Amino acid sequence: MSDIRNEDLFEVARQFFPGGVNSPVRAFGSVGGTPRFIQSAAGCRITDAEGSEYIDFVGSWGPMILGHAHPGILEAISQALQDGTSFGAPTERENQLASLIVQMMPGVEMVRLTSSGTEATMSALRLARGITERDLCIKFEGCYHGHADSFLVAAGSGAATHGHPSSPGVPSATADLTCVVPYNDLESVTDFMGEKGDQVAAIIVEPIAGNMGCVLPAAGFLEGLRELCTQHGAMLIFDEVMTGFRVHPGGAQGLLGIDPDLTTLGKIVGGGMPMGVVCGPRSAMEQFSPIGPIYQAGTLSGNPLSVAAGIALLTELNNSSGEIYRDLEAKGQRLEEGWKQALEGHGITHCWNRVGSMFGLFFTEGPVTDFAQAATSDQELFRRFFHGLLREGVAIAPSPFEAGFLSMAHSDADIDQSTVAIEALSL
Ligand code: KE4
Repeated sequence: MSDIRNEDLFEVARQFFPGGVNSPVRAFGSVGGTPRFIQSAAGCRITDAEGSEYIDFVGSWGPMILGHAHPGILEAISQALQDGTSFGAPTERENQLASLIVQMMPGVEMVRLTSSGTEATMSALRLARGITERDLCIKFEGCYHGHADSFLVAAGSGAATHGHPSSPGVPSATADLTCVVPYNDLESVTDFMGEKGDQVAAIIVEPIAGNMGCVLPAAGFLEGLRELCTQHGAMLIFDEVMTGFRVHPGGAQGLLGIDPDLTTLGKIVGGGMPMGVVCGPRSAMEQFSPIGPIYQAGTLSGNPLSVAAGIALLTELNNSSGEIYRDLEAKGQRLEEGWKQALEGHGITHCWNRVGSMFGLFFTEGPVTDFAQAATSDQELFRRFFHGLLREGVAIAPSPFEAGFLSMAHSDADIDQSTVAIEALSL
């Protein structure tokens, strides 16, 4: 064990970075305590600076579907590295990645690569606004689409209301263009579209939500959004940054058989390297500069190392002919059964949402179908659960409003070890 301590590293980090982190959720704000400074990761395990090892159910927030430091992905990055790190020019590898995305995602004919999911969703909304020549957009409470101004908007009171900034720095004029509706509340969307549908550029939705814990679309919800967008000439944006290639080789749209007008991707598509994608039918995508009038750009967009990692990962997923997803479903069932049994053994009220290897655990009666219900979770119990698991060598997301992820690297023994860890907790 090293003599470096997470606390010491955190003290130094707080001098350099706001809150000691480069992304807020990492700061343990929801659960308290000291973030673990991760030194290395391999397979389903991460190791912190003190040498403590954890079975990891965060997976870098989604990309690590094959596990950390996957040999094929490391090799692909290493080979690309020999040719340089960035050229600011088109590369053959980008053609390869685009071909894979088009092959795997049902409604996609053309793509634009970015360096993050935020850039992808921001660009998708601009594209929708440019094409429709409309300004309003509808998002859903509890869905997160990155930190572009238009999406940092909280729900007003009531069902479907114009938003107000959920962060200083977001102009009210911008927030006012975003209408926030409870997830799965199709009636409110229908009412709003009936009133202002001719002003709505886009409805953006996580088709399976992962940013309020994991919350599934109610039967007919996404189909209803599809019909409303078609009826009113708005564009349906599926934000699949988390679900893309996670729940199905074709993402949630492939799993559920619903065709959005635009799709955003991230996380898995970059194989753990910086990457986002905005994609869709050629007719829409060709409105992007340089052939169309709608501007979108990025110095490191299509970065050769990220693209090489993405090609390696998507190739593995695509070549498995669904076997990986069947294996992940079996792992998800084992985890769900084990954790449910362990929590029932503690007499703890909880409910669980899961799609394949993406899951959400809520310390509330349930069902949880929107953010208001997710927010009834016992957050103090979650804090005890989180830290208890950490002490037992199991790392879950440091927030009750995040999804958890399994990977192909989680063996049955690893899953069962996490169940035993829960059984050992004194909650
Ligand atoms: P990035 O800009 O963080 O690459 O992607 C933003 C984003 C967009 N859309 C969805 C559905 C997302 O889940 C995300 C980012 N997800 C969070 C975790 N829930 C990233 C973790 C973080 O913010 O550090």
